[in-house]
Amino acid sequence: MAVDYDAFRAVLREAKHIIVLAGAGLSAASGIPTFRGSGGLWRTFDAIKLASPEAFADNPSRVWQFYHYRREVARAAVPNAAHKAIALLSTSPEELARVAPCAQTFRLITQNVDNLSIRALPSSTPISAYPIEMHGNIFRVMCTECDLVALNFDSPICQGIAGTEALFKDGEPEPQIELEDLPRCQECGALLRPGVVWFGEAVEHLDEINEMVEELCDLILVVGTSSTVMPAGMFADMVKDHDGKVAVFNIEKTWADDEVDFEFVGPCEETLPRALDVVDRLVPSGC
Ligand code: BV8
Ligand code: ZN
Repeated sequence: MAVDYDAFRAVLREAKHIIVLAGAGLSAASGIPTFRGSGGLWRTFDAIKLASPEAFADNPSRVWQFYHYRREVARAAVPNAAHKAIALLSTSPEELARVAPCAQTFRLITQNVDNLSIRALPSSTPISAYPIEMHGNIFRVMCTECDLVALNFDSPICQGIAGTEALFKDGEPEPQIELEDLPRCQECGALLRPGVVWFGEAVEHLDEINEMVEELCDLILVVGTSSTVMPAGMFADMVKDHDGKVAVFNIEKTWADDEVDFEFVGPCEETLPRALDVVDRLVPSGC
Protein backbone atom coordinates (compact mmCIF):
# COMPACT_ATOMS: atom_id res chain seq x y z
CA MET A 1 0.00 0.00 0.00
CA ALA A 2 1.69 3.22 -1.10
CA VAL A 3 0.77 6.62 0.39
CA ASP A 4 2.88 8.89 -1.76
CA TYR A 5 1.25 11.27 -4.17
CA ASP A 6 3.63 10.57 -7.05
CA ALA A 7 2.84 6.84 -7.08
CA PHE A 8 -0.89 7.66 -7.03
CA ARG A 9 -0.54 10.18 -9.87
CA ALA A 10 1.29 7.58 -11.94
CA VAL A 11 -1.72 5.25 -11.55
CA LEU A 12 -4.07 8.16 -12.28
CA ARG A 13 -2.22 8.78 -15.56
CA GLU A 14 -2.95 5.20 -16.66
CA ALA A 15 -6.56 4.98 -15.47
CA LYS A 16 -9.33 4.72 -18.06
CA HIS A 17 -12.55 4.65 -15.99
CA ILE A 18 -12.32 6.58 -12.74
CA ILE A 19 -15.02 6.63 -10.05
CA VAL A 20 -15.11 8.83 -6.97
CA LEU A 21 -17.33 7.28 -4.26
CA ALA A 22 -18.14 9.95 -1.67
CA GLY A 23 -19.63 9.90 1.82
CA ALA A 24 -20.35 12.37 4.58
CA GLY A 25 -16.66 13.13 5.14
CA LEU A 26 -16.57 14.91 1.76
CA SER A 27 -18.89 17.59 3.20
CA ALA A 28 -17.60 17.65 6.78
CA ALA A 29 -15.36 20.68 6.10
CA SER A 30 -18.44 22.49 4.75
CA GLY A 31 -20.09 22.10 8.14
CA ILE A 32 -22.42 19.20 7.34
CA PRO A 33 -22.49 16.79 10.33
CA THR A 34 -21.37 13.25 9.48
CA PHE A 35 -23.50 10.31 10.56
CA ARG A 36 -20.97 8.76 12.85
CA GLY A 37 -19.31 10.47 15.73
CA SER A 38 -21.04 13.57 17.11
CA GLY A 39 -22.98 14.07 13.87
CA GLY A 40 -24.84 10.84 14.44
CA LEU A 41 -27.24 12.48 16.85
CA TRP A 42 -29.86 15.09 16.04
CA ARG A 43 -31.40 16.54 19.18
CA THR A 44 -31.52 13.31 21.22
CA PHE A 45 -32.29 10.99 18.29
CA ASP A 46 -30.07 8.61 16.31
CA ALA A 47 -30.00 10.01 12.78
CA ILE A 48 -29.97 6.51 11.29
CA LYS A 49 -33.22 5.64 13.06
CA LEU A 50 -34.91 8.78 11.75
CA ALA A 51 -33.88 7.99 8.15
CA SER A 52 -36.47 5.24 7.69
CA PRO A 53 -40.04 4.80 6.37
CA GLU A 54 -41.03 3.46 9.79
CA ALA A 55 -39.89 6.62 11.58
CA PHE A 56 -41.75 8.77 9.03
CA ALA A 57 -44.95 6.75 9.39
CA ASP A 58 -44.65 6.84 13.16
CA ASN A 59 -43.81 10.55 13.58
CA PRO A 60 -43.80 12.60 10.36
CA SER A 61 -43.60 15.82 12.42
CA ARG A 62 -40.26 14.77 13.98
CA VAL A 63 -38.81 13.36 10.73
CA TRP A 64 -39.74 16.48 8.77
CA GLN A 65 -38.13 18.65 11.46
CA PHE A 66 -34.98 16.51 11.10
CA TYR A 67 -34.91 17.06 7.34
CA HIS A 68 -35.86 20.73 7.60
CA TYR A 69 -32.91 21.25 9.97
CA ARG A 70 -30.55 19.49 7.55
CA ARG A 71 -31.95 21.41 4.56
CA GLU A 72 -31.21 24.69 6.33
CA VAL A 73 -27.69 23.53 7.26
CA ALA A 74 -27.04 22.40 3.67
CA ARG A 75 -28.40 25.63 2.21
CA ALA A 76 -26.03 27.68 4.41
CA ALA A 77 -23.03 25.45 3.58
CA VAL A 78 -20.47 26.16 0.84
CA PRO A 79 -18.79 23.51 -1.33
CA ASN A 80 -15.20 22.92 -0.17
CA ALA A 81 -12.00 22.28 -2.14
CA ALA A 82 -12.71 18.55 -2.38
CA HIS A 83 -16.15 19.17 -3.93
CA LYS A 84 -14.52 21.62 -6.35
CA ALA A 85 -11.69 19.27 -7.30
CA ILE A 86 -14.22 16.57 -8.23
CA ALA A 87 -16.41 19.08 -10.06
CA LEU A 88 -13.42 20.34 -12.08
CA LEU A 89 -12.41 16.90 -13.34
CA SER A 90 -16.07 15.99 -13.95
CA THR A 91 -16.62 19.00 -16.20
CA SER A 92 -13.28 20.02 -17.78
CA PRO A 93 -12.00 17.60 -20.44
CA GLU A 94 -8.76 19.64 -20.62
CA GLU A 95 -8.10 19.35 -16.88
CA LEU A 96 -9.01 15.65 -16.90
CA ALA A 97 -6.66 15.04 -19.85
CA ARG A 98 -3.88 16.90 -18.03
CA VAL A 99 -3.96 14.64 -14.95
CA ALA A 100 -5.46 11.45 -16.43
CA PRO A 101 -4.66 11.40 -20.18
CA CYS A 102 -6.06 7.87 -20.64
CA ALA A 103 -9.34 8.58 -18.83
CA GLN A 104 -12.47 7.92 -20.86
CA THR A 105 -14.83 8.45 -17.89
CA PHE A 106 -14.60 10.28 -14.57
CA ARG A 107 -17.78 10.10 -12.47
CA LEU A 108 -18.82 10.90 -8.91
CA ILE A 109 -21.15 8.51 -7.11
CA THR A 110 -22.24 10.19 -3.91
CA GLN A 111 -23.98 8.85 -0.84
CA ASN A 112 -24.53 12.43 0.29
CA VAL A 113 -27.89 14.14 -0.10
CA ASP A 114 -26.67 17.69 0.67
CA ASN A 115 -26.54 18.91 -2.97
CA LEU A 116 -23.05 20.40 -2.42
CA SER A 117 -21.40 18.39 -5.21
CA ILE A 118 -24.01 19.80 -7.62
CA ARG A 119 -23.55 23.33 -6.31
CA ALA A 120 -19.80 22.95 -7.01
CA LEU A 121 -20.54 22.40 -10.73
CA PRO A 122 -20.47 25.20 -13.33
CA SER A 123 -24.04 26.20 -14.23
CA SER A 124 -23.51 24.99 -17.83
CA THR A 125 -22.78 21.40 -16.73
CA PRO A 126 -24.61 18.74 -18.80
CA ILE A 127 -26.70 16.28 -16.79
CA SER A 128 -24.37 13.47 -17.98
CA ALA A 129 -21.58 15.01 -15.86
CA TYR A 130 -23.76 15.36 -12.75
CA PRO A 131 -22.98 13.13 -9.77
CA ILE A 132 -24.98 9.94 -9.37
CA GLU A 133 -26.92 10.65 -6.15
CA MET A 134 -27.53 7.09 -5.05
CA HIS A 135 -29.27 8.13 -1.83
CA GLY A 136 -31.31 10.95 -3.35
CA ASN A 137 -31.25 14.65 -2.57
CA ILE A 138 -32.49 16.49 0.51
CA PHE A 139 -33.93 19.27 -1.69
CA ARG A 140 -36.13 16.81 -3.56
CA VAL A 141 -39.66 16.12 -2.38
CA MET A 142 -41.91 13.19 -3.31
CA CYS A 143 -45.65 12.93 -2.81
CA THR A 144 -46.89 10.10 -0.59
CA GLU A 145 -49.99 9.72 -2.79
CA CYS A 146 -49.48 10.85 -6.41
CA ASP A 147 -46.35 10.59 -8.54
CA LEU A 148 -45.14 14.12 -7.94
CA VAL A 149 -41.34 14.36 -7.61
CA ALA A 150 -39.87 17.87 -7.54
CA LEU A 151 -36.91 19.90 -6.40
CA ASN A 152 -37.86 22.33 -3.63
CA PHE A 153 -35.37 24.86 -2.23
CA ASP A 154 -37.94 26.85 -0.20
CA SER A 155 -36.73 28.03 3.18
CA PRO A 156 -38.63 27.09 5.24
CA ILE A 157 -40.23 24.36 3.16
CA CYS A 158 -43.57 25.31 4.71
CA GLN A 159 -44.72 27.82 7.32
CA GLY A 160 -45.74 25.11 9.81
CA ILE A 161 -42.10 24.04 10.23
CA ALA A 162 -40.53 27.53 10.36
CA GLY A 163 -38.21 28.10 13.30
CA THR A 164 -37.95 24.44 14.37
CA GLU A 165 -34.45 24.22 12.85
CA ALA A 166 -33.01 25.75 16.01
CA LEU A 167 -31.72 22.92 18.16
CA PHE A 168 -34.07 22.95 21.09
CA LYS A 169 -32.68 22.94 24.59
CA ASP A 170 -32.91 19.78 26.66
CA GLY A 171 -36.18 19.49 28.47
CA GLU A 172 -38.12 21.85 26.21
CA PRO A 173 -41.18 20.16 24.72
CA GLU A 174 -40.65 18.84 21.18
CA PRO A 175 -42.62 20.91 18.63
CA GLN A 176 -45.55 18.78 17.42
CA ILE A 177 -46.57 19.93 13.93
CA GLU A 178 -50.05 18.89 12.77
CA LEU A 179 -50.16 16.73 9.60
CA GLU A 180 -51.96 19.48 7.68
CA ASP A 181 -49.18 21.94 8.58
CA LEU A 182 -46.41 19.66 7.25
CA PRO A 183 -45.21 20.01 3.61
CA ARG A 184 -48.11 19.20 1.26
CA CYS A 185 -48.19 18.27 -2.42
CA GLN A 186 -49.12 21.20 -4.67
CA GLU A 187 -50.80 18.74 -7.08
CA CYS A 188 -53.04 16.64 -4.82
CA GLY A 189 -52.61 18.15 -1.35
CA ALA A 190 -51.29 14.91 0.21
CA LEU A 191 -48.32 14.77 2.61
CA LEU A 192 -44.89 15.15 0.97
CA ARG A 193 -41.83 13.15 2.05
CA PRO A 194 -38.14 14.03 1.63
CA GLY A 195 -36.76 12.75 -1.71
CA VAL A 196 -34.01 10.67 -0.09
CA VAL A 197 -33.45 6.89 0.06
CA TRP A 198 -34.22 5.67 3.56
CA PHE A 199 -32.79 2.56 5.18
CA GLY A 200 -34.67 -0.43 3.83
CA GLU A 201 -35.41 1.34 0.53
CA ALA A 202 -33.69 0.48 -2.73
CA VAL A 203 -30.85 2.85 -3.66
CA GLU A 204 -31.19 4.75 -6.93
CA HIS A 205 -29.33 4.11 -10.22
CA LEU A 206 -28.00 0.81 -8.83
CA ASP A 207 -28.03 -0.97 -12.21
CA GLU A 208 -25.96 1.84 -13.78
CA ILE A 209 -23.62 1.86 -10.79
CA ASN A 210 -23.14 -1.91 -10.79
CA GLU A 211 -22.28 -1.85 -14.49
CA MET A 212 -19.62 0.83 -13.84
CA VAL A 213 -18.21 -0.80 -10.72
CA GLU A 214 -18.35 -4.46 -11.73
CA GLU A 215 -16.77 -4.14 -15.15
CA LEU A 216 -15.36 -0.80 -16.26
CA CYS A 217 -13.85 0.96 -13.27
CA ASP A 218 -10.07 0.55 -12.99
CA LEU A 219 -9.56 3.21 -10.28
CA ILE A 220 -11.97 4.05 -7.44
CA LEU A 221 -11.31 6.93 -5.02
CA VAL A 222 -13.20 6.28 -1.75
CA VAL A 223 -13.60 9.70 -0.16
CA GLY A 224 -14.91 10.42 3.33
CA THR A 225 -16.97 7.35 3.96
CA SER A 226 -16.97 4.80 6.76
CA SER A 227 -18.21 2.26 4.19
CA THR A 228 -20.67 0.95 6.76
CA VAL A 229 -23.75 1.57 4.64
CA MET A 230 -24.56 -0.97 1.95
CA PRO A 231 -24.51 -1.48 -0.92
CA ALA A 232 -22.08 1.50 -1.30
CA GLY A 233 -19.69 -0.13 1.16
CA MET A 234 -19.14 -3.02 -1.27
CA PHE A 235 -18.16 -1.00 -4.37
CA ALA A 236 -14.43 -0.80 -3.63
CA ASP A 237 -14.21 -4.57 -3.21
CA MET A 238 -16.08 -5.01 -6.48
CA VAL A 239 -13.44 -2.87 -8.22
CA LYS A 240 -10.64 -4.85 -6.56
CA ASP A 241 -12.27 -8.08 -7.71
CA HIS A 242 -11.35 -7.25 -11.31
CA ASP A 243 -7.91 -5.87 -10.39
CA GLY A 244 -8.94 -2.22 -10.25
CA LYS A 245 -7.03 0.07 -7.91
CA VAL A 246 -8.49 1.52 -4.68
CA ALA A 247 -7.43 4.83 -3.11
CA VAL A 248 -8.95 5.84 0.24
CA PHE A 249 -9.15 9.43 1.46
CA ASN A 250 -10.18 9.58 5.12
CA ILE A 251 -9.15 11.31 8.33
CA GLU A 252 -8.73 7.90 9.93
CA LYS A 253 -7.48 4.54 8.77
CA THR A 254 -10.59 2.64 7.72
CA TRP A 255 -9.23 -0.35 5.79
CA ALA A 256 -6.68 -3.02 6.45
CA ASP A 257 -3.43 -1.79 4.87
CA ASP A 258 -3.16 -4.69 2.46
CA GLU A 259 -6.69 -4.16 1.10
CA VAL A 260 -6.07 -0.80 -0.54
CA ASP A 261 -3.50 0.48 -3.00
CA PHE A 262 -3.36 4.01 -1.59
CA GLU A 263 -4.52 5.40 1.74
CA PHE A 264 -4.33 9.16 2.22
CA VAL A 265 -4.99 9.76 5.92
CA GLY A 266 -6.01 13.39 6.44
CA PRO A 267 -8.79 15.82 5.59
CA CYS A 268 -9.96 15.11 2.02
CA GLU A 269 -10.41 18.83 1.37
CA GLU A 270 -6.58 18.91 1.50
CA THR A 271 -5.49 15.44 0.36
CA LEU A 272 -7.84 15.03 -2.61
CA PRO A 273 -7.02 18.27 -4.52
CA ARG A 274 -3.33 17.52 -3.93
CA ALA A 275 -3.58 13.91 -5.12
CA LEU A 276 -5.53 15.04 -8.22
CA ASP A 277 -2.94 17.79 -8.81
CA VAL A 278 -5.57 20.53 -9.07
CA VAL A 279 -4.74 22.59 -5.97
CA ASP A 280 -3.85 25.71 -7.99
CA ARG A 281 -6.76 25.17 -10.41
CA LEU A 282 -9.60 25.61 -7.94
CA VAL A 283 -11.69 28.75 -8.04
CA PRO A 284 -11.85 30.29 -4.52
CA SER A 285 -15.35 30.39 -2.94
CA GLY A 286 -17.56 33.37 -3.37
CA CYS A 287 -16.46 34.36 -6.88
C1 BV8 B 1 -30.92 -1.32 0.51
C2 BV8 B 1 -30.12 9.10 2.82
C3 BV8 B 1 -32.30 -3.15 -0.22
C4 BV8 B 1 -31.01 9.47 3.97
C5 BV8 B 1 -28.83 7.18 3.58
C6 BV8 B 1 -26.31 -5.41 2.72
C7 BV8 B 1 -26.78 -5.19 1.44
C8 BV8 B 1 -27.82 -4.31 1.22
C9 BV8 B 1 -28.40 -3.62 2.29
C10 BV8 B 1 -27.94 -3.84 3.56
C11 BV8 B 1 -26.89 -4.72 3.78
N1 BV8 B 1 -26.65 -4.74 5.11
C12 BV8 B 1 -27.48 -3.86 5.73
C13 BV8 B 1 -28.29 -3.33 4.82
C14 BV8 B 1 -29.34 -2.38 5.10
C15 BV8 B 1 -28.89 -0.93 5.03
C16 BV8 B 1 -27.57 -0.66 5.66
O1 BV8 B 1 -26.56 -0.52 4.98
N2 BV8 B 1 -27.56 -0.54 6.98
C17 BV8 B 1 -26.33 -0.19 7.69
C18 BV8 B 1 -26.65 0.76 8.83
C19 BV8 B 1 -25.68 -1.46 8.13
N3 BV8 B 1 -28.86 -0.49 3.65
C20 BV8 B 1 -30.00 -0.02 3.12
O2 BV8 B 1 -31.07 -0.03 3.72
C21 BV8 B 1 -29.94 0.50 1.71
N4 BV8 B 1 -31.02 -0.10 0.99
O3 BV8 B 1 -29.92 -1.92 0.39
O4 BV8 B 1 -32.17 -1.79 0.17
C22 BV8 B 1 -33.50 -3.17 -1.07
C23 BV8 B 1 -33.38 -3.66 -2.37
C24 BV8 B 1 -34.51 -3.71 -3.15
C25 BV8 B 1 -35.76 -3.25 -2.68
C26 BV8 B 1 -35.85 -2.74 -1.38
C27 BV8 B 1 -34.72 -2.70 -0.56
C28 BV8 B 1 -30.21 2.00 1.67
C29 BV8 B 1 -29.15 2.76 2.39
C30 BV8 B 1 -29.37 4.26 2.17
C31 BV8 B 1 -29.74 4.90 3.48
N5 BV8 B 1 -29.80 6.36 3.30
N6 BV8 B 1 -28.89 8.49 3.33
C32 BV8 B 1 -30.44 10.58 4.81
O5 BV8 B 1 -29.31 11.02 4.57
O6 BV8 B 1 -31.15 11.02 5.73
S1 BV8 B 1 -27.43 6.55 4.25
C33 BV8 B 1 -26.62 7.82 5.04
O7 BV8 B 1 -25.75 7.24 5.97
C34 BV8 B 1 -25.73 8.60 4.13
O8 BV8 B 1 -26.28 8.81 2.87
C35 BV8 B 1 -24.49 7.78 4.07
O9 BV8 B 1 -24.56 6.86 3.05
C36 BV8 B 1 -24.54 7.03 5.35
C37 BV8 B 1 -23.46 7.55 6.24
O10 BV8 B 1 -22.30 6.93 5.80
P1 BV8 B 1 -21.02 7.80 5.47
O11 BV8 B 1 -21.32 8.69 4.34
O12 BV8 B 1 -19.89 6.88 5.35
O13 BV8 B 1 -20.84 8.74 6.72
P2 BV8 B 1 -20.21 8.34 8.12
O14 BV8 B 1 -20.58 9.43 9.05
O15 BV8 B 1 -20.56 6.92 8.43
O16 BV8 B 1 -18.65 8.36 7.85
C38 BV8 B 1 -18.02 9.58 7.54
C39 BV8 B 1 -16.60 9.23 7.22
O17 BV8 B 1 -15.92 10.39 6.83
C40 BV8 B 1 -15.85 8.65 8.41
O18 BV8 B 1 -15.11 7.53 7.98
C41 BV8 B 1 -14.91 9.79 8.82
O19 BV8 B 1 -13.69 9.30 9.33
C42 BV8 B 1 -14.69 10.47 7.50
N7 BV8 B 1 -14.36 11.89 7.56
C43 BV8 B 1 -14.86 12.84 8.40
N8 BV8 B 1 -14.33 14.04 8.05
C44 BV8 B 1 -13.51 13.85 6.99
C45 BV8 B 1 -13.51 12.48 6.67
N9 BV8 B 1 -12.78 11.95 5.67
C46 BV8 B 1 -12.02 12.81 4.95
N10 BV8 B 1 -11.96 14.13 5.19
C47 BV8 B 1 -12.68 14.69 6.19
N11 BV8 B 1 -12.61 16.01 6.39
ZN1 ZN C 1 -49.55 14.52 -4.75
